[in-house]
Amino acid sequence: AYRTVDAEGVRAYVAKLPHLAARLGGNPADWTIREVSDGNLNMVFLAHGPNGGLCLKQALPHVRVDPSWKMPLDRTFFEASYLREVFNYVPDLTTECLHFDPEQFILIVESLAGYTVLRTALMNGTAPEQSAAHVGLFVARSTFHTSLFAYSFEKIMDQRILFARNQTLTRITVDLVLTDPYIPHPRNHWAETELTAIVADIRSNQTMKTRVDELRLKFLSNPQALLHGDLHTGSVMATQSDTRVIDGEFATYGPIGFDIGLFMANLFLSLAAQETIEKTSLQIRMIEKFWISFESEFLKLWMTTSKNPDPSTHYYEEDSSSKNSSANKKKFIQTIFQDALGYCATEIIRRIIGYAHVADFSALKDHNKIADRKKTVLLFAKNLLIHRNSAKSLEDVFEIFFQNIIP
Ligand code: SR1
Ligand code: MG
Repeated sequence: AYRTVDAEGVRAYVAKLPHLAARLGGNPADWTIREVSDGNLNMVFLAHGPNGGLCLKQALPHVRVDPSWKMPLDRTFFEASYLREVFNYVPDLTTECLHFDPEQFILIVESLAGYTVLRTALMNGTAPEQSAAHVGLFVARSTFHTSLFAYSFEKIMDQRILFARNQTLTRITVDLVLTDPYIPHPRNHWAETELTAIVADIRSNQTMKTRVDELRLKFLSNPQALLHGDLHTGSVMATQSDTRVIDGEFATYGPIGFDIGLFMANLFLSLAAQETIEKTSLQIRMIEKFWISFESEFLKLWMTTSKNPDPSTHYYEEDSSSKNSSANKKKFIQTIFQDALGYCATEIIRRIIGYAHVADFSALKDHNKIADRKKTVLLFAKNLLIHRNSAKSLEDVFEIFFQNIIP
């Protein structure tokens, strides 16, 4: 029967699994086990021995940070399933699923000792710029290879069926990201009263409501590819040269722009939380690198992936007699871009006035400055949501951001 493990439970659990115990090496009694739970949902432990380290994650029957919020345990199953699928395409950009226990809802991957959570690195000013390009590659490869561009509809539909069961966490996204911030809801909160008028304005704006309805509907009804589903800067670990995407428990089929928008949003939030904001800021360069890397890798895969013999997997194929096919590919990428801008806006809004905020702003100690920066990013998100369909490039997006800076 399911039991929640503690550090000693982790020691006993791993000791019984010879292939994993061998990865740690030495004597179980000498392993170092640390609880490092950081996210909102699960328990996480790091185990280290003389040969190496492991990371063990266990689902709790409730939200970790709110035991009164009950929750089924199956999220670890979906994270394991996501890892098993995408590891085929991004082995150097994530971690391998080494073990999944469907009774204890325990997932074990290699430990990323020496890596820093990207959000923390951004707050410290030590974030490797290149990590954004790596995340762009991750999104391009993981989405392309789980879409109809790579495989027959039979295989893709089987995957959709599997991940369509991840309904508890999809419900969290639909509610926390795409619904609650736009209505009065007890889970919403913000400490800065200066934001209240903007929130009221957002909630009463019919165009905003329609835009959010469109994005929610698209999230649920456009299963383009397998998404990570929670790709914020806390779901990325990096060294100066290497980047790993973790925490895929929100995996679901949806529009590719969703993962892109979430990552961009968290870079904009980091930008807004800097002491000084300039057009040359690290976060601006990272957003550019991220998008360019995604776009070029996705197009490259589209152009070079060996053709599946099933013609139903061929979309907008290059035809030397026509210039239209590459125009169609560009149009498709532009739609992903505009979707991404929409989800970027909703992610920013929910991180400022919804249930789960981000730590980035705590680096700014002054209350007025925090309030001004949150206002800036909230107004940016509002305008982005309204104007996303006329934004042609990141330049247009940066212009909207800088127009909303409060001097
Ligand atoms: C109750 S879960 C709240 C948030 O934490 C996760 O990391 C997701 O971002 C979710 O929306
Ligand atoms: Mg997480």
